[in-house]
Amino acid sequence: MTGEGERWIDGDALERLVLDLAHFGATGETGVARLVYSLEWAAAQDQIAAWMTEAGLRVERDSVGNVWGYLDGAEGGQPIIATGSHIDSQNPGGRFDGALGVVAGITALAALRRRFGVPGPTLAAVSLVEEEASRFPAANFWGSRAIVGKIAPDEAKRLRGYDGVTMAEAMRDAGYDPARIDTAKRDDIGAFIELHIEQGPFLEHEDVAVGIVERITGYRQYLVTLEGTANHAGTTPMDLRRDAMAGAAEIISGVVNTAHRMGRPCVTTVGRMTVAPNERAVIPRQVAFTVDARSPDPAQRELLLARHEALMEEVAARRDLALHLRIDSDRQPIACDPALVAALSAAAAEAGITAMPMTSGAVHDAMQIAAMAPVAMVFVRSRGGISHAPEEYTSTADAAAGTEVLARALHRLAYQS
Ligand code: HGY
Ligand code: MN
Ligand code: MN
Repeated sequence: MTGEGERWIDGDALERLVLDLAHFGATGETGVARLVYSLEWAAAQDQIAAWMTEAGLRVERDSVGNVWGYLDGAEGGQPIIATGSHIDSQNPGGRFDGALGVVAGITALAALRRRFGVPGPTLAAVSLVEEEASRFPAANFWGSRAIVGKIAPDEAKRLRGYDGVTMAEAMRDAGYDPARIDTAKRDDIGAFIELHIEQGPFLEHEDVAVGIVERITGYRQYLVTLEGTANHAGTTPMDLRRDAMAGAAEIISGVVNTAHRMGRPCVTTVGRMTVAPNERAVIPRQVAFTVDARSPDPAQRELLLARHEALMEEVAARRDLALHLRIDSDRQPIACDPALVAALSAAAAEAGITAMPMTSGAVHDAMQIAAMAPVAMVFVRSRGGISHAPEEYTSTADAAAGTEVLARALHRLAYQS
């Protein structure tokens, strides 16, 4: 429910920015494929920088390409209060994942500047370079990891994208020097609030536009490779096969069923698979697939992962397959900061906007920033609970309600204390 009070955020202006940004990397009617360091990604970051300048913010780019827009405060030397999200997308994803949080941050700071002028501590809106791992399978959170200093020295050279290009090459192509990644690290963030689409069904089920996140899930992403022996599909008896596909099928149904049996909020997904030689009449020699397993409860996450790994080892041993497990991403769940959650709740109440406490089943840049600063998140309702697909949609009214809560929470933090 939304109250009748005066609004600081103009929903139509916010919608225009979302739709304009969606032109960069547009695919099909509503899809967006904006992969980190691509030409369309670079053009989108240029557009963001231009909007920040129009909003009266001071713009800087760091060494990985995160774009920062500052509303400088009267109290220099204080930690900054930042908001924002990522500009890259799934391949293809929709118009809102990440992008909405970026334009909401700029819109909120523009509204605060117009109404209240100079804040106490400096406010910043940031457009982070990468979160989705849609170009580089193990890159997730490239922008936010750079900020907290969690990119390994050789990582840009080691990471290879689905297109065969290394992260270091992609950075250079986009005009960034991989040798300077460490200079993106900061130590001056005092608080970070990320607005994001929910990407799930809970707000819609409860008929509520806005969520306030109290916890963000933990996850582990594996690349599982099974190696057997390629052989003739007609002449090789079943008991003499080393069939990588049969092993994969057993593991895939096993891990999915394990998460299902453990119940909510456990989830496990096998989303990508490659088969060699991938022929109708040949027993596959090698099958590789991803496993993404999540729970916001640390103990439950450990149990889920232990069960998955035990199952993989048992199936591989019984079928005489070589098992190789590569961990591409591994994050513990995090708790949002109670004081920031309270500021968001108070902001929603002040605006007469009903906001529901909730847990995030998606992972977010805020998880990385949590290594150096208190964080919190505002969610807005996703139609049909759909995301990571061109169909993802959030109404302008819901996006504006979430941005209203964000702006008012930032006001509490930067103008009232
Ligand atoms: O996978 C995730 O949760 C994020 O949306 N990339
Ligand atoms: Mn996202
Ligand atoms: Mn995403």
